[in-house]
Amino acid sequence: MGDRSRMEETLTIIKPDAVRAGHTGRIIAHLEDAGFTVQAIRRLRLTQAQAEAFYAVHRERPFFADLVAFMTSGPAVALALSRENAVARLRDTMGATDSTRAAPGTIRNLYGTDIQNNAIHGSDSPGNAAIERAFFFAGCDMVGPARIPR
Ligand code: 3AN
Repeated sequence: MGDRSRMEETLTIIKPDAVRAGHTGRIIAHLEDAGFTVQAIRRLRLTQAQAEAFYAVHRERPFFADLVAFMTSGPAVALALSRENAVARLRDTMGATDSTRAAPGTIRNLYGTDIQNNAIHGSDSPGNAAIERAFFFAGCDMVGPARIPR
């Protein structure tokens, strides 16, 4: 039985590889089947400046330029999600960063290809979830949870 005191919010992005491959609907269904409530959805193509800002924490990493090029390569779909323990449960549902190492049945195992083309982003902490939700959904009205979480 869900404990409402642990109700939490997070942010996911269905990345351009998965959108291009036509997996948007399947990934949203997977998230709903995993107990997440979809609070808001926005399809967009990130600009260079937006992708650089979103991944600013990685700007010194060798893969930063490739990551920004990939994230701006086509439309992506950002979703605001809620459920109990949403941040940790989304990380479990996504699987490991490298799709080839992601556990069977995870979204990255099912829809990702490698460490860059890994189908989905998920906030890594409640603090970053709040920052990332504001990045895409600042000013958006959201109604309350559509159902009691599991
Ligand atoms: P996660 O998305 O699992 O939280 P992070 O935050 O370490 O992983 O990395 C952010 C994104 O940067 C990843 N989703 C992936 O697309 C990319 N990335 C991470 N490590 C590498 C790497 N070694 N080579 C290429 N891309 C990487």
